Amino acid sequence: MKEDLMRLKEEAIQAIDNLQNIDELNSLRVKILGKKGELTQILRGMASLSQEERPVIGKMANEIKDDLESKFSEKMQILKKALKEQKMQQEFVDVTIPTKISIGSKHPLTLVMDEIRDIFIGLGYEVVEGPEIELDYYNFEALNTPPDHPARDVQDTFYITENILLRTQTSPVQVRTMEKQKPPLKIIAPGRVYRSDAVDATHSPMFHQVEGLAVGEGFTMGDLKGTLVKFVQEMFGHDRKARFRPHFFPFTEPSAEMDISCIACAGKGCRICGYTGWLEILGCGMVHPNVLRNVGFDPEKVNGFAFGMGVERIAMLKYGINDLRLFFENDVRFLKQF
Ligand code: 2NL
Repeated sequence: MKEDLMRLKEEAIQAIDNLQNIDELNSLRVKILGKKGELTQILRGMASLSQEERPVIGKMANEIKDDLESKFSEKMQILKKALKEQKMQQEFVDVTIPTKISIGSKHPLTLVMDEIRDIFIGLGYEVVEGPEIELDYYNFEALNTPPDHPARDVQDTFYITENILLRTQTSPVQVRTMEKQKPPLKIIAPGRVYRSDAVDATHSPMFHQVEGLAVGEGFTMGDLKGTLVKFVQEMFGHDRKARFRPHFFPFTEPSAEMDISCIACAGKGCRICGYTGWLEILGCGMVHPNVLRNVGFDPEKVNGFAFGMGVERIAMLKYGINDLRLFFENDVRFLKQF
């Protein structure tokens, strides 16, 4: 029996040393020291021992039991500590790692649009907005653009039905405003416009426009020029020169295009301005009497001037961007520069 107990002790110690798992350690403890465990099993044999042997074996069994108990709890402590260590490793969060939070920025077109708005608000203009899906009437007819005009070609305009289309300019908003508001009025109409163009570096089927309109008594070409020169100097710098070239628009008469001295070479001539020293910036003119008549105004009593500009073009010139597509691809490497 003595040998049995010694063997039990040796084997148990060996097994405890080899175990690496808390559950297995618990099972082993039950298997050896439990009520129906191996130690109890051996002690059953006590009955057949002599009177002298019994206390000796009993004492030995108790010592072995105590030894093993402390061995078990010692090992348990070690395994629990290891488990805790492992958890700490797994759940470790390094709060000292530097975090880089990217802060969003406004789209360059929004920046330019806001700037245009602010300049005209400063000149006493009111901002008006309207539908992108328009009636043919507001987009063309009211603006003195006859049915056979090239701008009305289905090749250039997105028609939804025969008389409903995607607006090709923001002037319909101004026509709608004139129908509701009596002169004097000074308004700008910013927004999206659509033309059936193939995408390339300078064309997009959707782009942005800001149009402006002033109607009242006794406006002259001088008012138009003064307003627009003030605008481009606010936008592109006070040393910018401006010139007006005669042009044609169905909705204005006379009509003109405005150029500014090149922002890259200041008029000397370079690649950006095509060696002319000038950059075309917008179209403008005195509101055609037919347009005034169409909204119920008397062209003998009131007149006005109007202008229209492409926001993408202004933004490209202002920021030196050479490809319109960059505005619509939303590549953050492009966007975060503004
Ligand atoms: C251009 C030219 C222009 C207008 C737009 C306008 C609006 C009304 C009456 C008369 Cl309600 N005219 N708008 C006038 C002249 C030119 O835009 O090249 N835009 C990008």
